[in-house]
Amino acid sequence: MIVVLAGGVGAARFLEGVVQVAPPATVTAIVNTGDDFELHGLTIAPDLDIVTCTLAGVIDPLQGWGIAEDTTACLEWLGRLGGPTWFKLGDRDLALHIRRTALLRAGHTLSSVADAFRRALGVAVRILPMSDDPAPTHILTDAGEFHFEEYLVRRRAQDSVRGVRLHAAGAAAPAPGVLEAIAGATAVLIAPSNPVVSVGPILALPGLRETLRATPAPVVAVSPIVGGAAIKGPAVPLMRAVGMEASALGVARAYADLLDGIVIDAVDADLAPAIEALGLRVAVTDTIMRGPREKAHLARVALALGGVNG
Ligand code: FO1
Repeated sequence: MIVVLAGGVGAARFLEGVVQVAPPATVTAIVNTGDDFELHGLTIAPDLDIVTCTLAGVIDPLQGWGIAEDTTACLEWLGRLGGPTWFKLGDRDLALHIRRTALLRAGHTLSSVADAFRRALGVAVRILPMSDDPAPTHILTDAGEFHFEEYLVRRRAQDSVRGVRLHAAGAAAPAPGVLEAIAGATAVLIAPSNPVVSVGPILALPGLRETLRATPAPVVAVSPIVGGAAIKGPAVPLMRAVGMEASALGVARAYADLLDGIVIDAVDADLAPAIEALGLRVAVTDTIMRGPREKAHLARVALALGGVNG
């Protein structure tokens, strides 16, 4: 079983590579739920939907989120009726949130909903939320404390970040099967996701880091930072706000006690000696996932660094 710790868009694209080099039914994605929030009275789960819809082949390929060719008739009417329209939810996207909210209200767990959705959409990869308990990520800024999505989307990540509050580090428990998947994996991959708000909440769950350190499986990360910048999203200001160096070396340091190896981009080749000095194996390659071939290549390099033939 290949286990992938996943956030949103970058992780979903990486998973498209993993399923090209390993049978999808042998892959388990453990997905961040720190971005989850309530809007329109619905439970929105962005990263679960991004991973599920990407693997189902229905994601909007340019944005990396939302359903391809979706329409926004409902959102327009929500606006006319005074509802919030800052979070762009298409008509098909809303069906996911309406159905999820109904199932949760009927007493089903987020895990069972995520599993039902991925089966309904024909996804063979097992998709586990990191937790079935609320574990929102809040961003502390000069203008106050905001849920991550409010900081990122509504306020366009313009606030100066003072800190991050991970509720995953508190009462939330790993979802059923999460610790077992890691303990029993043949390889654990940390996808190229934001180390603070996408991977961070997963690692903050009780028992998660210990299980990663104890698993006999090789643990390999793919750096989401290339040349000191993120391919997508606010990783750099968030890493700086929590004292991480915004570089592939900074990512390696953040995960060093958990990793056997890390894949970094060719532009960061000069950082390899410093990363190896942390006791990590390093693979240097082109990590930009332009298309299916590059995604498969990146997955193959990550698995090979862990000694697994993908
Ligand atoms: N990101 C945006 O920047 N703007 C949006 O309007 C937006 C809507 C949206 C709807 C559904 C969904 O699953 C994701 C959505 N995202 C949007 C992406 C999301 O904000 C983040 O990219 C992820 O949560 C981070 O991984």
